[in-house]
Amino acid sequence: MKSVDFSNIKITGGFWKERQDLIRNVTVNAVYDRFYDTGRIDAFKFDKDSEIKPHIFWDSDVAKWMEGVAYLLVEKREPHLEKIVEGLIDLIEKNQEECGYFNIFFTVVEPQNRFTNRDCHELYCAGHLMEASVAYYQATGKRRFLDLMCKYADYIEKRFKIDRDTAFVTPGHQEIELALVKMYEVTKEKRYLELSKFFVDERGKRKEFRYDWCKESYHQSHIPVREQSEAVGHAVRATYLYCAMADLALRYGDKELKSACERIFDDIVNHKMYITGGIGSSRAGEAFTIPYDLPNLIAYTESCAAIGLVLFCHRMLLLTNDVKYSHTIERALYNGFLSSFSLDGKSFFYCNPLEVLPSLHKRDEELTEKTINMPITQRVEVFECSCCPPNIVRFVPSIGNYLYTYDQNSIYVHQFTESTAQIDGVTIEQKTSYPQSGKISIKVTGKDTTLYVRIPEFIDTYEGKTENGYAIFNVKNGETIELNFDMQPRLIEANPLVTFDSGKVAIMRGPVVYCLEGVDNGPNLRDIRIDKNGKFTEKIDTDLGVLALECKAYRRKPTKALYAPMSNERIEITAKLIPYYAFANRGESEMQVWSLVE
Ligand code: FUB
Ligand code: ZN
Repeated sequence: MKSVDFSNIKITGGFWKERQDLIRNVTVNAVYDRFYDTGRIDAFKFDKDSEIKPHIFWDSDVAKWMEGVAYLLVEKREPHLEKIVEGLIDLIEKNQEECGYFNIFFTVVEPQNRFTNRDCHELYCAGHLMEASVAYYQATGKRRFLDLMCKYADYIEKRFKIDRDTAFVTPGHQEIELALVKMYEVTKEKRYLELSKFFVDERGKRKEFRYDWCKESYHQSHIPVREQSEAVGHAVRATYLYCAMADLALRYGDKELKSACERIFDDIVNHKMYITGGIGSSRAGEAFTIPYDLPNLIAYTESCAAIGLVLFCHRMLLLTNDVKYSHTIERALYNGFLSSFSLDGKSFFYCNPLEVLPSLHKRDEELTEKTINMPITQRVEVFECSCCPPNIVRFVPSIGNYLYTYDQNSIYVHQFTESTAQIDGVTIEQKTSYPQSGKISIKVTGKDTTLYVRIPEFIDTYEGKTENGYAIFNVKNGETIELNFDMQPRLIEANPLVTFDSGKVAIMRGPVVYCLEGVDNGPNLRDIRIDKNGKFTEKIDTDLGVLALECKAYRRKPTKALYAPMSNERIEITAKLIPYYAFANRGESEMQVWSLVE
């Protein structure tokens, strides 16, 4: 199966075009401004006298932003952004050491400690800079940045793989492994692929430096990667590692790596993933925990982890062509990822909880002056640890990557969005307002083609020829096929072992998870019981610009008694639900995805 790079796809309208325009017109500038204010941009000047001390992974924050700019340039040149990136490359060139080494913190603050502390993100930063340099080269044809990063990769290879004189062997935060695969793809320099394989193969083979607050599993270093079957530890580190494992499995035909990835994926989606596609439920270690441990109020579910899951699934799709990976991509895209930025494109969530109770934050603040252990209730413009906003900037412009795969005879359609794609001599034009509507028309021009169209996970029965979860069409040159998926809202329940969701339902319409917000339904959402017959009315919410749902629901009667004999008396109400991704755009409010049902 071959991938179709987003540069061959133009998103022409609809849901994702709106988001891509938002990133281009607002978010990319908003993130830059906040990075500028906080000193991240000037840090590239390597000013040892600056009052602002650079953080160990500021390089990576800015690199992800540069990568995002590169992706935006693919469709349309943006001179002001290109000028900023060129300025940053000037500084990288100026401050890179003769040997190839480049890192802000370990040059300005602790030059004596290079490659001594596994947990200080040097190789993680290097990886993000490499990814940015590949993207910028591909977007502009300019090689300077890529050449600088090749020099750095050569130096890393020398120190880690040839001389082996560093204090640790594998990165504390994975990222460089997948970046080196990209470096190999663009330069065809096999050493980069081999260096990636070296880092993946060596992980878990020895005890490396370890903080006393965490175990080796935090870095997925508890056992060699080929023996791993469970998703463990820090979720972003994990997904970036799994991406590299899948990349290498594909390029080396490595069956052991492939099986490990398959086992780990199954563990994630069967035990450790929220209905939103969010992963990494625990604040402690920003990590995966035990199966079915999916609390809603304190869900950690970092935005970067949702992105990491999509990146991993995409590689698994290329490796296996199994439809389940595209299902999970869709789940994360429309929910756990999309909630990460505001509808105005200026602010961000790091954690994406499935329930918000502002009163608990207030309670904590009274006692401690700050909220402990609970995600923030409103998106903010920048974080002290601001890895997520630039990840969003690089992710949305490249969303076309997830739409298609192809082989000699067939084209696979995985995601639905209004777009025109050039694939192997064929033009594919999708017209749709998905996910608002389930109607999709797909026109094929160029030559006769067999189309395999993914039947979404929420479709129970499909009339027509199917194979392994895809609807099959033999399409003649110039022909258009029509699909119409049923988008009827549905009540979903969780596995009984997810105790947090016991007796509750979530509402999904198509791939979109819905939620209740206090601003629509008043306080104390936990008392609302959704009518079990699940009849919904659809209404456009013009304020939010989303499709809202209304349904019959019940509340108990208010009472003064703290405790009283059980009563079956109910007040009937109309509950309003909005897409989960749109929550927290109208001020602070209660929110919940899982509600009681009656
Ligand atoms: O450590 C770098 C990034 O910051 C991680 O990927 C995030 O989880 C956050 O810890
Ligand atoms: Zn993040």
